[in-house]
Amino acid sequence: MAGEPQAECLFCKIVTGEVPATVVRESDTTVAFRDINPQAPTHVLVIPKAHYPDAAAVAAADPGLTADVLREAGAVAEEEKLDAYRIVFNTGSGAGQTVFHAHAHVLGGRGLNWPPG
Ligand code: D5M
Repeated sequence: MAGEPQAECLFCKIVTGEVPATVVRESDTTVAFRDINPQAPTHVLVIPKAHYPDAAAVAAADPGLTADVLREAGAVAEEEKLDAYRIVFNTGSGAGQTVFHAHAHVLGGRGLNWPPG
């Protein structure tokens, strides 16, 4: 069923604590933790605790949860004192998505080029 935990999902295991992560924030509906392979001085992932494969699926099923993820991304940026930052949702393997549990990348602490690669 939509939103239910998936046994083989890495990020569902981070939600339960089965896989360790450096958690920087947690809310009733979200977890934010440091990316294991950081691409910027600040690189934090914000995920919904519920399992959805990508950001659009979260938005379709639960718009309020989408807002929770974005609010938490903003809170991470504030805590990390980022005056400029980027929120990225890679969607589909062709766009670089490797973990199919929705996640927002919060990147900052260096200059960020546009367009992205
Ligand atoms: O982003 C998936 C991201 O997840 C990628 O930047 C690495 C990160 N990752 C993978 N495993 C872990 C663990 N165990 N802890 C923290 N971060 C992790 P995507 O947009 O799907 O490529």
